[in-house]
This record gives sequence, structure tokens and C-alpha cells, in this order.
Amino acid sequence: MAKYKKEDLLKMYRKMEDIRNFDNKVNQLVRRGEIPGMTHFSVGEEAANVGAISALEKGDFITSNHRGHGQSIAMDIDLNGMMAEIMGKANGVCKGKGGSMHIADVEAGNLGANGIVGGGMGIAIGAALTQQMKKTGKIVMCCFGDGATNEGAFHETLNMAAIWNLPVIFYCINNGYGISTPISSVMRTKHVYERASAYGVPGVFIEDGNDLLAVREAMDKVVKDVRAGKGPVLVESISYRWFGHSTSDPGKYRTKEEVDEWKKKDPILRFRNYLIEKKLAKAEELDKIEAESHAAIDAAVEYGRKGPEPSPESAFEDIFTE
Ligand SMILES: Cc1ncc(C[n+]2csc(CCOP(=O)(O)OP(=O)(O)O)c2C)c(N)n1
Ligand SMILES: [Mg+2]
Repeated sequence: MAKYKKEDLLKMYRKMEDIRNFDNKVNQLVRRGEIPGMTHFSVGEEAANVGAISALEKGDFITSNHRGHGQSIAMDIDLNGMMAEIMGKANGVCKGKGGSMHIADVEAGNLGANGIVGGGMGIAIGAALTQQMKKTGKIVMCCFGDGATNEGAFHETLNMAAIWNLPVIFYCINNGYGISTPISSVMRTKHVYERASAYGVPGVFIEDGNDLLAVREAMDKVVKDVRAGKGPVLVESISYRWFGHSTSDPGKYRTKEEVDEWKKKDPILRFRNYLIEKKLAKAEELDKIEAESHAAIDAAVEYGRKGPEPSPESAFEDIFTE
């Protein structure tokens, strides 16, 4: 695979490691009461996140959703700032006022996670309109789940993006469920991407969203077309979340067999085996990356622990623009 430089392949590996290790750590901290509220994890969906977002270039934007840690990490948001944010500390990336479901970092290109299902879609097409009007050459990737495709916002924004030919990718990570509802019980088309035809835009299907390079290659092509001004595209990747919907979900609606079947399709292990088999990296190099990732996440926890609580007065800051 001469297509991607070794450096890029290893960076993608590191990003997937960071997502998994970050979320496993957050899970522990929630259970120990060190993190308030509940969170949604990207574990299992690492390739669907990293494969897609690594196809973007600096200056491009994403909008994210409630399951946004993976997307934020893939966008290079600082792990320290993210961990502190989720802990509700003033040294967090949103000064501790957003938390897990509202991580945003405009500099890094993440216009925001969103607790409202489908809430990022209007923001995404607004940002895409800005890029088009200002001729920046930059594009927007609007990330959401299968459940969001039954929101009115999905249909309205996809239609508007289509008629205005906006530089936006509607990217659906289809993990088969919206909380406990199987997508197959609330949608009569087999696939989400087929819905693109209703709006006259291309639909792209990534059948194996756990195959990092399959996601990346498909998204490279989509990014090229969207950047060239060909208008919006709806992309669907099939993946699976290993954990419950959130930390407050015991996940009774899925069988152990189903979850175990998906764990066998572990996107990180598959990419690791691929790199070793194709002699693109040695096991020791990958072990080192794994250790570096764990160390970075431990450091992020310490950074968060040391951070001060936001002051009561700060509740009134950053509400209006100057
Ligand atoms: C407008 C709105 N309706 C309902 C909810 C409650 N809710 C939170 S996540 C979720 C399911 C979303 O499923 P999907 O879009 O497939 O994302 P996934 O959690 O599977 O990644 C629902 C219904 C919400 N947050 N916002
Ligand atoms: Mg879903």
C-alpha cells in the first residue's frame, strides 16, 4: 500500500489507539464518580471515525454529535483539554462548561458535538455556505448516527445543501441502533445511503466501516469531489458500538453473541495485523505507539485532576459575541 506514507498510517493507528484508550479511561472515571453525568463512547467505531476524518485537510470543519469523543480526537483536539472538559474543569477545551456532549474547538475545526440528535446538521450547512461564499476551498463533514436520519433536520438540510450545491459531506456512522431501537425497525430502505437519491445527491456505501483503509479510500474520493465543487454527498459506514448507548445503559436489547461477533471485527486489531502482515510496521513499533497513547491519556487525567472548578461568575461569560 504505497498510497499512504508510513507516517500517515502510524498516525491513524495512534489516533485509533487514543480513541479507545481515552474512552476506556473515561468509562473508569465515570464509574468512580470522577466525571459527572453520563457519556457516550466511540469504542468499536474507531476506524469509521479516523478513516473518514483523516481524509480532511487542515482548515476543514466537522460537526459532531453526542458520541463525539472519537471525532474530536480524530480532529486533533488536545487530549488534555478534552479530558479536563469532560471532568468539568476550567482548563477544559470549553472551560468546563460543555462537557462530553458539547466539546467544540473551532481552531481545530470541530464546530461542536451536540446533545440534540441532528443538531449539528444546520450548523454544518451554514458553515458549508460560508466556505462556498468566501471561496475558502474548505469543506465540512457533518457526522451523525443512523438514528439522526429520521430527524426532520436531516431531510431539510440535505435538500438545502443539494439545491445550493454546498461543500458538505453528510457522514453517517450506522451502528445499527438509536439507543435501543434497531434502525431496521424505523426505516424501510435497507441502507441510509439510499436516501440520497431523494435529494439528487450521490450516496456512498462503506460496507465495512471497521476496515480503516476502506473507509479512508472511499472518503478520499468523496472529499476530492466535494472540494472540487460537485456538491454534497451522503456517506454511510457500517460499524458498531461495543458499549451500551451511554454509561447509563445496561444494553439489554442486544445479545452477548451479537456484541461478541462485532468484537471479533475489532478495527484496531485488524489494522495492526494488516500493518504487520504487509511489513508496513513492526509489532514493537505498534506496541510503542500503544504505550505512548496510554501515557498521554494518563497525563490528560492528571491535567484534568489538577484543573480548577469553573468559577460561578464564568457562567455569565462567553454567552454573547463581542
Ligand atoms: C432531538 C433529540 N431526540 C432524542 C434524543 C435522545 N437521544 C439521544 S441519542 C439518541 C439516539 C441516537 O442514535 P444515533 O443517531 O444512531 O447515534 P448513536 O447513539 O447510535 O451513535 C436519542 C434518541 C436527543 N438527544 N435529541
Ligand atoms: Mg446509531
